[in-house]
Amino acid sequence: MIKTSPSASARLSRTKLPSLPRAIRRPRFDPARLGIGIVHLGCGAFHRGHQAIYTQEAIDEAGGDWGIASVSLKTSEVVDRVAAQDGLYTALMRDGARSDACIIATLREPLFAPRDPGAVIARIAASNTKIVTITATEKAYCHDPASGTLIETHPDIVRDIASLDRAASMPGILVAGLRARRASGPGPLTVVSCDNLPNNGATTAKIIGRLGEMIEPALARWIDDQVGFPSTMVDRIVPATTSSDVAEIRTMLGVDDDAAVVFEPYRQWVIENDFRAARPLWEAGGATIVLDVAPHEEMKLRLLNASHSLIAYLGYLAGHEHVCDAIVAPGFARLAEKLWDEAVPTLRVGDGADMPAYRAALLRRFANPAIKHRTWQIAMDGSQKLPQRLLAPIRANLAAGRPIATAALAVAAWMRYARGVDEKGRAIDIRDPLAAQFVAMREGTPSERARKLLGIGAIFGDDLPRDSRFVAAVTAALEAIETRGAASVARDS
Ligand code: CS2
Repeated sequence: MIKTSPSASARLSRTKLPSLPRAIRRPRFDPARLGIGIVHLGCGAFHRGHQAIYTQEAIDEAGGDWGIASVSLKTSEVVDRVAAQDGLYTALMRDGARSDACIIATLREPLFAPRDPGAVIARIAASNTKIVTITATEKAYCHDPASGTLIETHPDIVRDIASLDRAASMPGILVAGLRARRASGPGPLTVVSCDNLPNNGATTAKIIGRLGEMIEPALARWIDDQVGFPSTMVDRIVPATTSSDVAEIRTMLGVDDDAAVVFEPYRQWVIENDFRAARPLWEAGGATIVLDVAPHEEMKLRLLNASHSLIAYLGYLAGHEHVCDAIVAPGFARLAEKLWDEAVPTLRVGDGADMPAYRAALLRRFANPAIKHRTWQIAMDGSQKLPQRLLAPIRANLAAGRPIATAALAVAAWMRYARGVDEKGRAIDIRDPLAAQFVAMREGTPSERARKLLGIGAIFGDDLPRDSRFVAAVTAALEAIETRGAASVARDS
């Protein structure tokens, strides 16, 4: 549990709660009395701007010991900051000039897995724990993005199999926790993946089941029997917090807060009804529980995330630092619309979805000038994002003989970005687990490079590089970007 930090420092803490300005909203429960019912893997900004808030609203409304043991997997910075503030942080919603601040108090036990793997494993095994939620980013699943299966030779997986008690990968930690839970006997659990993967529940079940099987077949059977993996669609734009955000929040609060998050008003959480044990009343925050999340998930991945990636790559190359700058530059909004025109026929959403309203809202959300979402941040990990955002709808459109030009342009923009130098000759800081492969494919004409990159099976599978329509569309788009530049391609689109 979090210990109260010395009250001398002007830092957000439990003792500071009563003296915060009245306009700052705060929890209706006493954080010191909140028990832990959830383990979260991946204590990043998205978690703090989404599930942690839904959970606070659920407790405010209906009570329950739904405090969160929130775990960082890679760096300790965030959990250390959260711990230094008694688990409290500010959630600042911004919409143009309008803002609303609330203190969030659901993170009751910040943990850094590499420092304390035993505590994380014990928390997953604890009888009060009913749920594990995950926002660890796509690459943390140690899977092949094209096929959705565990990479059994992944160095992190090989290492974790050899010493599961000190597991450090997300699948390793989860399987270690489930093994301990099976041994100690508190029974069923629900694992809720909140990452932007296709069929994120089923994909997680497949990866965790396979790793369990590699460790002990009986464990895999127990997981299959006792653990639910509902799929979810999560949505809220939560960029990395900047130092000017921190300064603004200090002025608002009168105390320091190094764990604050800033986000847009929009939020959505659609969860499949496959809970194996109790859960918070997340509906209090507006979550919806449905029988099949796939149509919602596809709509969000193929509209919001796909256009995000298009804007990120083409926008970065055209010199735009943020999505809100790119979306108002000539041609970008039109390109997003064209991409959505291509994606919509591939969706399964029924009559319930008001597509024109959803699309209009997306354009407004991207243009929110108070949300400084860096194109570079979204451009990260393209190898893990392209398959579900762009390639799945491309496959469906190829099969049906429908247009693919704008999605192919997005893939080409990624290819141009993956070259690692921008249009002014400056190096691009590419963050991607497959970056070493792209770097080796830097040389050659656009068509040679397109061919080489299309040969990366983990991204494109073995079907797309053989599809002449797709290859021709991507190559033509890459040639256009290389010869005319990204800004002019967008403007003339
Ligand atoms: C973005 C997402 O970084 C990215 O790849 O597309 O994080 C996006 O902001 C969220 O999915 C919005 O819900």
